[in-house]
Amino acid sequence: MKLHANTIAGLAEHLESCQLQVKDTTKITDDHPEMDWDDAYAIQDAILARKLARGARLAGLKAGLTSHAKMKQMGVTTPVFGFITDDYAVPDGGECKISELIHPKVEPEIAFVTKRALKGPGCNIAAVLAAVDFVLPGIEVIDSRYRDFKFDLKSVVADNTSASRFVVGGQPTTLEGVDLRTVGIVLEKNGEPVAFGAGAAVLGHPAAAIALLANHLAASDREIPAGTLILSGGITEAVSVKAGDAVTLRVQGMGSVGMRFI
Ligand code: 0L1
Ligand code: MG
Repeated sequence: MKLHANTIAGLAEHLESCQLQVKDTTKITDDHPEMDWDDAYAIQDAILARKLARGARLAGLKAGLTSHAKMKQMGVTTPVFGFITDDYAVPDGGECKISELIHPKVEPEIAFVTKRALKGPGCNIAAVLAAVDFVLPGIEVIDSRYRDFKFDLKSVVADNTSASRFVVGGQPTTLEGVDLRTVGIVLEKNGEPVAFGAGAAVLGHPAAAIALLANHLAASDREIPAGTLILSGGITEAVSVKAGDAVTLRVQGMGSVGMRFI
């Protein structure tokens, strides 16, 4: 690690304040170009610790930048990992307040729930499929704290991969007879289809994102516990939303989930 513990704590406070006060910032590597990956994830961990200390609960984990569409949109080549807390959860069909967000975008995702712990290294798609309880449709609302979504990957990791809100719902589905690679999705905004895709857009198979997450956690001797909700990453490019918009994600064989922005 390159940054001092006080700097990590200060950057965590800065980024979380931006989130809570709904204000943007320049990317933190502008002032800390020496920041390395361990520093970036340490800042993210410090943000989580701040939230837990105030009474939030961990609601799950997420993988981001897992599709070529997203990677191309953001000009990057590597997935990133983050967390979601219970105060980020929006009920299916519920409302999300735009006034609490900077410049939100939505991503159509397949959400996984595990029934067994997953531990790397060496975790693979087969191990993930054996450990999955069910999958279900999910929409992630991302809201980078960085001005105009201008960032580099380490700054994004420190900013908890832009996580801000999410909704899961539809029909929880076990994986017998389901090929997540060919499952089709349609994202609608205000009743109009705005993005289409299939599960394979996420690293060839959405379970690959979960395996990468398990292998990432193994590097710090952590695992994905049984019963964890995991967002596997946007299948398409992220879509901007504003007050008055309603979004619905329809996933083949798994029903639909949605939220409204007020
Ligand atoms: O969940 C995601 O794919 C978002 C990753 C962070 C980059 C962004 O804000 O688009
Ligand atoms: Mg996402």
